[in-house]
Amino acid sequence: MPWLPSTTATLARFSSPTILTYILSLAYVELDPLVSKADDPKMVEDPGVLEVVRQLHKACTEAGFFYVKGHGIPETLLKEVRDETRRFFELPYEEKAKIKLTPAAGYRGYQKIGENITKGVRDMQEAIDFYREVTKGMYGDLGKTIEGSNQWPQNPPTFKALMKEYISLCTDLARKIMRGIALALGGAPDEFEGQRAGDPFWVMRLIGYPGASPVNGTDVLKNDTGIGCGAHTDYGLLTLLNQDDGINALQVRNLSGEWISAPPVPGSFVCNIGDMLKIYSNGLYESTIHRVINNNSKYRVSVVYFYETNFDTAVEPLDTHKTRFNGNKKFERAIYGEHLIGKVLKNFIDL
Ligand SMILES: O=C(O)CCC(=O)C(=O)O
Repeated sequence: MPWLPSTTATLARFSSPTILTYILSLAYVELDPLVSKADDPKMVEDPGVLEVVRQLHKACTEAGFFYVKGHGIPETLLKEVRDETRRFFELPYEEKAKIKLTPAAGYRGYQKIGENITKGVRDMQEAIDFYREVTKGMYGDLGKTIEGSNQWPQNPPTFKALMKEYISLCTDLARKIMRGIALALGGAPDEFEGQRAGDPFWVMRLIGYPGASPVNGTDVLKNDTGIGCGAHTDYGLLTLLNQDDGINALQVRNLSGEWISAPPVPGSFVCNIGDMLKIYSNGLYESTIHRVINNNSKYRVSVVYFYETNFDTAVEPLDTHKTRFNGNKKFERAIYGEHLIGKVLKNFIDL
């Protein structure tokens, strides 16, 4: 039965009736046993780890979207990263444009409202994109489009150090969750290391969504659709979303095609499966469609960290999952870097 929480303990953790209503839709996984034992050679014998693995498997098969707590990244840091992002977006346009995203900058940097496009429609958001650095020639022709270093703003002055610390913590957390997911898929803990994701690519996207005006939605652009981020799936392995407290804007499409709210739960990340993990699992885990509509009057910030495979990895269903569908592979091979670049080029057709 999809869209029910993994355990009844889940329900007991939240006393607010409002949150209770919503988490009946998305599962909640307490990661602590996995995070603390993820590098222990005996992790597979630990009952606490195995329980987390069971819950991850359930959440990944039922929804592809779930909340995680007990992840080890302090709530104060999650908030500080969002506040720093908000401080940047509050700057005048001329200041923000100093790190403007251009093809010459390897598609890294700031995009004003309406510049990012999802499936041909302008998104009502401003954003900054950061990618793992790609030096010249590192991936040959495959990596050319996003070769370059990140454009870090000088203002706020603490921005770069804070974000680098955050990226490093998210990378480590995602690696640990992927060790749990590897077990959930019946593999060894290091299934997503080495050639697959031992040198993981990452993307971080800081996003600001203007609040809706009381009359007819945000009036920032004439052709405003009211959609902050159009319906899409994520491209890589696993996404860690740190969203503003108190604003309900993220929606996830469930197996019956209904849009389910994924409101913020303080201190948690919303996690979701990307296209590469869908291929590895031969479709057992869904890279679930989601979108953002900020109907709230307040400006909303979200910080999205995407954990990916190695940039040049050819991804195909794991051997243990190839034969699940009557001996036929359901999903074909994809090169992660090609998949990412294809999406990036479609997202910024005006540039
Ligand atoms: O802002 C959010 O809540 C989600 C953003 C998102 O889905 C994305 O950028 O891929």
